[in-house]
Amino acid sequence: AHSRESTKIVIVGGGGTMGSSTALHLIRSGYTPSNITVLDVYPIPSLQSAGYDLNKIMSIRLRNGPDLQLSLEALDMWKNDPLFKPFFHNVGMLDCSSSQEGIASLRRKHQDLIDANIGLEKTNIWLESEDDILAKAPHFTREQIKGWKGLFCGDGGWLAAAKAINAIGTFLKSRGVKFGFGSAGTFKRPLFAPDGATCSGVETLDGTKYFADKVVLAAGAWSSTLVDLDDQCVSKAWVFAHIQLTPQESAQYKDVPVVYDGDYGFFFEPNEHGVIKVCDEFPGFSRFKLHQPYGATSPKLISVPRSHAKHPTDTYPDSSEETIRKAIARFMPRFKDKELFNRSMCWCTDTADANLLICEHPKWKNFILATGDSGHSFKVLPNIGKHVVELIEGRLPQDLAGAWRWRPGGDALKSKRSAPAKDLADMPGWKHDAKL
Ligand code: FSA
Repeated sequence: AHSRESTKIVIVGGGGTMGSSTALHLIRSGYTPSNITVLDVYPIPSLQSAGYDLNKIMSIRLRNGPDLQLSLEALDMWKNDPLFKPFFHNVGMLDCSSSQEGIASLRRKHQDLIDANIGLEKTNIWLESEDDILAKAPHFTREQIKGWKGLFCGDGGWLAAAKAINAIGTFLKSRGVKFGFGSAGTFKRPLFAPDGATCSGVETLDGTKYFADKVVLAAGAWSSTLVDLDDQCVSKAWVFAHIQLTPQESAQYKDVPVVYDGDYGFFFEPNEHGVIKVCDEFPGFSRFKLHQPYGATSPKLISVPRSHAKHPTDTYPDSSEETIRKAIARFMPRFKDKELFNRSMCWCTDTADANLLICEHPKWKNFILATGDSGHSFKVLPNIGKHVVELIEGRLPQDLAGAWRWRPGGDALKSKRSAPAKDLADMPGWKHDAKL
């Protein structure tokens, strides 16, 4: 066995959320920076990572076994770790609904938080009346919130996502981590030792061979296009658009909590330039194609992401324009006629049970997967890499290893969402230039 100082590691997709966190924790655990190689199609923070974004939600969500531990670890680091602290905007997160089922599900969520039995009721507060909601969100009118009930997460708010990954990148560079980008960062295939079963590195598109003791595949929505994951991950796109506020408008929305309504979508306070990101909520869009990832014996149907960074003129479906406008009308009716811009797609990858997929490949020794974000993993940027390092060192705690194991079967197209993803090919209005 190698020591931490001498072990060589290559991280594929190291410019995104899970990969950059892994590189950070390797260094914090005493690995030698020049033995760590970060590969990505784009320089860190990778333009095609889902984490390359103005903002992402921070809140305590309990869907799966590991969620409580992961959320609490992340919260502590966003609040206290000097590297991450500047990027946490602890303005609160208001989960609300006006539909019967929506309210019932929020009540269950609240109860689950109480049942965790660690005092979460102190920061997660049920908002029963209009007055309760207006006290937390004075930018709403009483008229607008008729019939709403809500759950306020005082530990929540938003994370300046791309900036946080960039801060990790700056740290990695300052310590002497090695990088490969463009064709020198684009995964082609794993390399194997003469036994044919022990991974010994990675070859990239330009033909470079990076030899390593361990390879970590943290390529997010691209993971299932690079190696055969046996249909465990289905990659899906979510959409968003920006609106521009005037300085006066912007001032009225400064420090407002993130507002989320599962029937509509969510929005964040404006950034320093008065830009608000608005998202709708829906089960995602797939993009199935015949494709042969490494390890598959023949082409198979895989949902293949289309990088918005590489194809900036791609549009999104007409229905997305409608639902984003609907979310604006719901949350900020006064802005309903504002021009939308930066319409974009953000690719995540769902597993059937919405748990991560963090495990060694069952047939390729030393080839480690760190993927399966299921749309809820940006907030674990500070801490997820710690667990990838535990896995690399063979000491990932049993409960996490169990939840994150290699586990074919189940329905990742639906995952735990309200419906299976619809395919982009069936969505009118989605235009992309085939030549690009
Ligand atoms: O509370 C959260 O962690 C919100 S995740 C944000 C989101 O856009 C989802 O709303 C969407 O359904 C998908 O999972 C991608 O992430």
